[in-house]
Amino acid sequence: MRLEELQDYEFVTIQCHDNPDADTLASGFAMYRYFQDMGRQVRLIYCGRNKIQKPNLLMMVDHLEIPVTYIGDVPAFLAQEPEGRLRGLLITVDGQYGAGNVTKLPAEEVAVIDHHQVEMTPPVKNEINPHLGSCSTLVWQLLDNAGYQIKDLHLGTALYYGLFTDTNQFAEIFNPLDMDMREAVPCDKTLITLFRNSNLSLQEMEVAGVAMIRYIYNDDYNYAIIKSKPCDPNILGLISDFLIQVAEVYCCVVYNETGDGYKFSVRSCVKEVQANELASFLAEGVGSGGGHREKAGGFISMQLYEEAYPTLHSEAFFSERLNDYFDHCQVIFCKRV
Ligand SMILES: [Mn+2]
Repeated sequence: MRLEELQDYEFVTIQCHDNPDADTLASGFAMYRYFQDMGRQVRLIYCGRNKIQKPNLLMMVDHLEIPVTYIGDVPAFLAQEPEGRLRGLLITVDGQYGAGNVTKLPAEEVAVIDHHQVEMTPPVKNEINPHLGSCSTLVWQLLDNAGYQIKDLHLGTALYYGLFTDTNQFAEIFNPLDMDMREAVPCDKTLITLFRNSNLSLQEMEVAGVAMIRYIYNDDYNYAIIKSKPCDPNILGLISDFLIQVAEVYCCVVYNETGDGYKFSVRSCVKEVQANELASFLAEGVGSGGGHREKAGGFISMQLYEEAYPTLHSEAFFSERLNDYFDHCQVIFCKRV
């Protein structure tokens, strides 16, 4: 798809995925600027249950002046539109229209720009490239193909940071196009350093610190479990990233209670336990879990949990599930042929 194919509409809405990350914000920002420069009436939005609260993202929006608006009340938002659907073109960035992490908004015409595997039947107008490290790279390529040069330092810095965060600080950058983008855009490295070092608030540091005082450790299977006070899922990830670095801990689960269930984060540093498999095992029948080999996470629904385990407290649940996992999983080592 070429951006020139998206020129037919006077009104353009760019939608980031719910619980936005730096990549979707940067991609949306770039599309916003493009359509603004084309003289369109454009707006940049995101929906979902939560407003952005991660410090690095708040700083990104603030310092780079990203004009993004949170739509907390979708029915009210749609009620302002003619016929209860968005006027003109809706573009989802870094997420696919109708996918689980993109609140579905009815619109006159829809386009998708994304770098994940195809999840839904995409609309006719789409650019989906799962081989790229970030959607920021994809947007940069589309802009480049349209002859749109990125000279603005704020926009360049946003795209650079989008790629930086989506590729584990460039450690997982494989596609030459990602490297090209990294070299090509103007970037304020001072701001990147600032964002990179703004992962949690003082209050969250305290939550993490308190959580780490109490743990369950199983020395037969070398796993650890920590229950944290309510906090952002990202903080669960930070605590488990820390916990997995303990020499005696081969895999770990860090969780907390949210209003309607348990959110958990899983880490593993041994090949016998894949974090994504363990996450899906833990949530089996009561929620869902998944992710990558070393890092994963999931959610357990309180309603399903209480139906299945009416008297079991959560620490016991996680310990028992982990013991089950180790007792019943057979590890088969195969010789390479
Ligand atoms: Mn992304």
